[in-house]
Parts: sequence; C-alpha cells; structure tokens
Amino acid sequence: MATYQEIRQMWADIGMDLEKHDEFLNSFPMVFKEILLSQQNRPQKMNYFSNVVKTVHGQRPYELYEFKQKGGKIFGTYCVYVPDEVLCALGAVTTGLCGGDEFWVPGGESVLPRNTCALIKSSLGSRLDRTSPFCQLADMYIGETTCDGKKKAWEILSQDKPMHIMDLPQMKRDQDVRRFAAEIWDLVKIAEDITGNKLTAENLSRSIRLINDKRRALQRLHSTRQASPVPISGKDALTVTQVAFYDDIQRFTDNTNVLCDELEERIARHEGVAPADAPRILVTGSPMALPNWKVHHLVESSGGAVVCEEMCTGTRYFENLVDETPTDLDGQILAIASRYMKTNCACFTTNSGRVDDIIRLVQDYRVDGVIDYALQFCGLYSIESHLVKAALQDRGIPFMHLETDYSPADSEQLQVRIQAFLEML
Ligand code: BJ8
Repeated sequence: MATYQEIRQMWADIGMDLEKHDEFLNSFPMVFKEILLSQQNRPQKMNYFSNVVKTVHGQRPYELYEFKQKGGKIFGTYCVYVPDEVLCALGAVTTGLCGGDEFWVPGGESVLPRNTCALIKSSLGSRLDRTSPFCQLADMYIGETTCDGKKKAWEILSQDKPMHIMDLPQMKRDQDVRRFAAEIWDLVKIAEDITGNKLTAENLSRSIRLINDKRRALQRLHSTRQASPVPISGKDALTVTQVAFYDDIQRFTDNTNVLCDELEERIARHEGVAPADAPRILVTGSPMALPNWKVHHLVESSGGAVVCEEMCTGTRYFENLVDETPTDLDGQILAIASRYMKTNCACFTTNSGRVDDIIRLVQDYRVDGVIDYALQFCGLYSIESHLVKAALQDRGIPFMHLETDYSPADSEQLQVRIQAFLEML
C-alpha cells in the first residue's frame, strides 16, 4: 500500500492541480459516508469495494503509476463497446474515464454547451481541471461514435492527448458486425505500436478467458438479486459494477466471487437488506458512472429495493460472454465483435433488443416497477423512452420516466415523485 506522501507526490508528478483536487477530496468523503457507508446490514465483503471507492484517486492510480514506470501502457475508455480483451492481451491496462461527479461539471461547462449531458461535462471537466489521476495517467484515450455529444467531446479531448476513435456501426446487420471486427483490427494495430507487443492467439485467448471470468462473477453477483428478500442493496451492487471499470481484473473477480459466497449464504438464511415486501425496482437507461448513486439512493431511502440495472453500469456490461472456442486470431476477433454488437445501447437503430432485454429482466428479477432514467440532455435514452414505455404499458408493468443530472438541486422533487410511484406498486 502506498503512503499518503507517496500518493501526493504521484499526483504532483502526473501534473494534477493539487489545490483543486484537494477541493474534490474534501467533498467526496461526505457523499461516500452519507450514501454508502450509512446503509444498514451491508454485506461484510463489501468492505473491499468500499475501500476501492474510498481510495479511488490513491491506491489504484498508484498501481497504474508504478506499472507505467516499468513501461506499461494505459488506455482510457468511455464506453462499454471498447473491447478490453485486445488491449489486455497486449499487456496494457484499460481504465474507465466517465465522470459521475457534479464537482467536475463546471469544468466541462467551460468548453461545452450547458445543454450537454452531465456525464460528458463531468468527464471533460475532470480532464480539463486536471483533477482525475486516471485521465492524467492514460497514454491514450479511446472514444467511439455513439452519441453526438461524445463525438464532439473527443475533438476537444484530443487536443492534448493522443486519441483513437472507434467507428461504431449504427445498425446490427451481419455486415455491421464484420465492419466492427475491422475496427477492432485497427485498434489492435494502434495498440501494438504503442505497447510494442504483438497480438497472438495465445495471449488473446488468455485475456478473453480472464475478462469472461470477470463477467461471470458479475453475472453471479447480479443473479443473487433475484432472491427475495434481496441480499444486497442496489447502491452496493451498482458500486461493485462501477468499480469493475477501474480495478485490477483478477483481483476484482476474486473479490466479487467472495462477496457472492456471502450473498448466497444470506439467501439460504432468508436474510435481506430490505423487507421481502419492499417494491422491487428495475432501473434502466443512461449509465451511472462512479460516484453517481443519486437515483438508487432516492429509491432505497423511500422504501424501495433496486434489484437490477439495465444500463452500461449494469447488465449491458456483463450479460454477454465472448465465445472462447475460436483458436485463430480472425475467429477470435470476430467472436469479440459479435459479443460487443449484442449490447443494446440506444445509439443503435433499430434497437428493439433493448426492450426485449427489459421485459426479460422484469420477469427474471421479479420486478414490481421500472424506473426509466435518462440523464438530462441524453437524447438517445430520452427518445427511446417512448418505445420502452409503450412496451411496458402493453404488458401492464408500472413505469416511470425521470430525467435528472448530477446536482442535488432536484432531489426533493424527485423523491416526492419516486415515493408516489412506490406507493402505487
Ligand atoms: S454503450 S450508453 S457507455 S454510449 S454520453 S449516451 S448519457 S448523452 S454513455 Fe454510453 Fe457506450 Fe451507449 Fe453505454 Fe447519453 Fe451522455 Fe451520450 Fe451517454
């Protein structure tokens, strides 16, 4: 474990704005304690994940800093369509860079229109303010052509750091999957140049298994939430998924499986974190980057239990595995492309697969009501909400749409709406 002095020295070495970062650090523990640590009857094995969050700008960045000093390369990513498998196979580390904190929004607004989603403003602000060690440590950012806001944000971010943009197809036909496979090959070439390593069927096969194991651990964790009473809060389950974007892969998998052991024991004892009759909520929509726990906190402090997230910080991150059977590079890259193109982000047209996913999850997780969450100004998820609502109403599944950002300003108003929704279930 690095000492505080060593970590502070690292922050200075990687060019962070220490004064501004101190302001961030002063605000963070309060949110963390009030929202996460204050929960009753948390699983004991959540301690590992709480510690990762508590020291998120310290211990993990320090590991990456040491990795870089030994010549390792780091790729910063903003989307679950970036295939970690190939970068990991080349000996690189990937780390999520999406901002989930209101602190960074003003920095983003200094260069972006205010009517941009909070995730993009926060992500850019953390870089421009030089208050995220992950942004500072990355050797290259990898963007993608998903929503308009992100596409334009890449042009600003690329001004002072190498950036590679993956062209994500907007449809899901066979030719689109092949086109995405070609995009992955382009990424391989760039990453080979940066890392100085060569992709082989052997190193790729190892990393496919490693990352599939991480997804299997998350699948196991989330399947425990199908139990009633639910053995883990939505906030804690969301935190584990958020940590998956930053942590060392093997260590994360091991700790998630240890947590699952505890949760399965809780299920056997019929022990839960909420009463068995608490309304069970599926939250669907825009992703919730660390430390965005706002909606989960409002639901759970109003007596509901969030039992599933259909979002990129939820099922979209871990549901599909890469086929491990191909043994040659072409077959493996096509298997990776096929797996990623199964993810149902609202950036695709048509995207009926997402509605099917939501209906399936409602059944699997015995959901009483769906909260469809869009970050304000996220056109993709706000517009797709119309079809989600129609499909759920057809089946008599209670539905509520809400739009919000990272600021606490609308919390009271949202809480009133959420309480009314829960009472109706
Ligand atoms: S695969 S959801 S991570 S693009 S930034 S779309 S909130 S307006 S993040 Fe996403 Fe990849 Fe899709 Fe998932 Fe809306 Fe904001 Fe755009 Fe966002």
